[in-house]
Amino acid sequence: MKYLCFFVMAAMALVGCSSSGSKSGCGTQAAPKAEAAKPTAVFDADSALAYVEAQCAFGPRVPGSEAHRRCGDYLASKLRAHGAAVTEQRMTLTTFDGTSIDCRNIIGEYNPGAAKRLLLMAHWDCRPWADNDPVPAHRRNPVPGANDGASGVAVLLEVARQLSAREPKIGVDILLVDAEDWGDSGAGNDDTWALGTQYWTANMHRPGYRPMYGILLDMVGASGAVFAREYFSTYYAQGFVNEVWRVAREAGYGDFFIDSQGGAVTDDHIFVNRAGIPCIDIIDQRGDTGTGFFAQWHTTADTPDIIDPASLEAVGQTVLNVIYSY
Ligand code: AHN
Ligand code: ZN
Repeated sequence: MKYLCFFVMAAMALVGCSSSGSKSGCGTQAAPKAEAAKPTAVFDADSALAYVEAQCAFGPRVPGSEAHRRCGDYLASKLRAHGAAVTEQRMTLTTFDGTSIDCRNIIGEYNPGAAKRLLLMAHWDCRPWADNDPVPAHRRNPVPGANDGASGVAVLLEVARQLSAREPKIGVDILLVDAEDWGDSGAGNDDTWALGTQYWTANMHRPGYRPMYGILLDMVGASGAVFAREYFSTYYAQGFVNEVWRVAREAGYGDFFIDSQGGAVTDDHIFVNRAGIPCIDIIDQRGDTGTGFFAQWHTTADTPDIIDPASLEAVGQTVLNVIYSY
């Protein structure tokens, strides 16, 4: 297409057509511009990796901690710096173990006037206990959350940076949810997880908010990440799952976005789907670790050294291509 446009313009130059002030004759002035090859936003994986490291440098972002408060301020300021209209939704939540925690969901809106919208989500909190750590003494310590938390947020901060450089046709809302990970691992009860998302679905930042789809990113940065089609995502939004996996494959990320059915994961997207917004979960599921997730999941070893920028890129570039496909 690029070459065709060049040819047309060169031909116009040859026949002596001047675009200035000519309303007829030499074609319509707007045509070459409208047909220009779409530039694609290029996801910068090193920038995303730096956003993982910046979050982890605060320490574990456990709700109620100083690290959590400071990182929340950082995330809101980053979204503002990248041109989003930012809302901070503050709430006090009660966890399954009776702890009262001060939390906030952080929302960054792009193109607020657009009716067609996409919702992009990740949780930014850290689990208070590394209860899957192989060393018993570590299990009372919090999870550093480089992959479980920071990776999805980091991808969305880099997406935000790209959105600020080129306004999308559709509206995009980045929702960073709190208190996903203070759940009861022994209960088999979904409702103890994703407390920030549950608060948001009951109190949306805009009444009647209805994006076309949601995309949740969770544990998207580990080396060797593989994204199978998560069960609830397929159940609620099969067509969109297929679309996202096709976009990923066409961009060359078929080794990450594998063409297989994954398990059912309790995660933020469940509550978004229950609220009537079809929402998929891009989540790294493993069959060979014993937990279903990456090897350092809910351990004190979930630190930035396990993050591979190639995994962040596969997810971030796919999300950008989906956004700019509309
Ligand atoms: C359960 O462990 C039940 N679900 C995983 C949800 C999760 C935890 N995502 C991140 N941390
Ligand atoms: Zn977790």
